[in-house]
Amino acid sequence: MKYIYFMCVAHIVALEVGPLFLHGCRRKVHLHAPRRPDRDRRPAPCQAPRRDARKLAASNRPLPPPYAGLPNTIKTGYSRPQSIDLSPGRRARRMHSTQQIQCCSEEYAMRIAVKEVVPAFVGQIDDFPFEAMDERVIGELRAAWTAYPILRFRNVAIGDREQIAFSHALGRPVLHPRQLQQGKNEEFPEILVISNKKKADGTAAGDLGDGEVNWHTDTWFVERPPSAAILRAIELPQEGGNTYFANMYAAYAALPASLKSRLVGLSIHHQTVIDGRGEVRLGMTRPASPNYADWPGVDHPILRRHAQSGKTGLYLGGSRKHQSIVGMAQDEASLLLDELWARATDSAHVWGQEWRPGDMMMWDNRCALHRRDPFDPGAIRLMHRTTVEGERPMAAW
Ligand SMILES: O=C(O)CCC(=O)C(=O)O
Ligand SMILES: [Fe+2]
Repeated sequence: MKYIYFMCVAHIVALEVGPLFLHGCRRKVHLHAPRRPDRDRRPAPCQAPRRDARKLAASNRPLPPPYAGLPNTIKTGYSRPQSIDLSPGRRARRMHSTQQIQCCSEEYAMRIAVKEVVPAFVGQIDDFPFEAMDERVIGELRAAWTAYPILRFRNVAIGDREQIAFSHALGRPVLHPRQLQQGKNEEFPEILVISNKKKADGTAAGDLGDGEVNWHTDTWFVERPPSAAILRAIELPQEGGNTYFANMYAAYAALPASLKSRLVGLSIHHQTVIDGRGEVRLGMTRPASPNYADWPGVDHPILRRHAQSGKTGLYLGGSRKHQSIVGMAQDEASLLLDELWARATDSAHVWGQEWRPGDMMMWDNRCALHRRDPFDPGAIRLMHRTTVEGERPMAAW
């Protein structure tokens, strides 16, 4: 049989599930794979996506994230949606200029189609086959997610059970303490309820209320912050409550060379005592020392190498107010952190999601920040979130 080689859309298909896929279709493949910093942690060929993750990751004990106020008017830099055809039958597709491989067969049909909304940042999948999530679909999903750290799913008609299964297919769930408090879902512990709804007794029936949510990446103050958050709209207000995403690859790429080299070797100390609302976190007591550089916390590199894409992004966590830089005097660190936060959230790198019924967003906490607009307290907004474990941030130097 004569093999025809052509360019394939998803270099990550080869990175993530290439061996699996290749095994399945038994065709010759040529790869020129990009850097694979996490090579050693990759699953063995043909290893199925993990399906044994019914138990919550009790060892990863995240603390409540900060949700303080920020100005809510953000002019975003990404505007015109652009379409890219990833449907079956196309010969060569370019998802990202530095991420290409050559692969495989003449007849391989992609099972999911991704429309490009923002190049190398936001993709959209309409009609994802939740009912038919086999290894190939999950492999394509991973590939799409690596190419587009923010994925919007449209026309989603699933319930909690299906959302949890979808989330499990990407990795073990992590439990946020708020899932034990106001964000608790009585039926499914994996679900974090994000809502301003109230119970009959007047107490909150969800987390985050109707207020603005400040820029952050989820649960940054633990050793292994989550990789994905998956947020599904159930009830939406007429207006407001938009969610914005800032591209940390782009923010890093736009830094002046002198600043890039200054950041090499630097880590932020993310204290775990005070959250972004200024409240003492669950189980913590405020230390006597006013110097929060000495407070308990975790250190994460500012320049983070993404475990799948191998690309460098800024990793700033959240709660700017109590941040410090390891080994740097606080005055100097404050100036540097202010500059980094301003550059990271520059509207040039920001895209906003205006929610529609049937929308579900999946974002990558390793290379994107997000924030949310407030909305009318008289309206109801109800979202269900699942969260997938991540890895310890890797330094990009
Ligand atoms: O409500 C939203 O749109 C986002 C809230 C948030 O920060 C999260 O779910 O992590
Ligand atoms: Fe968040």
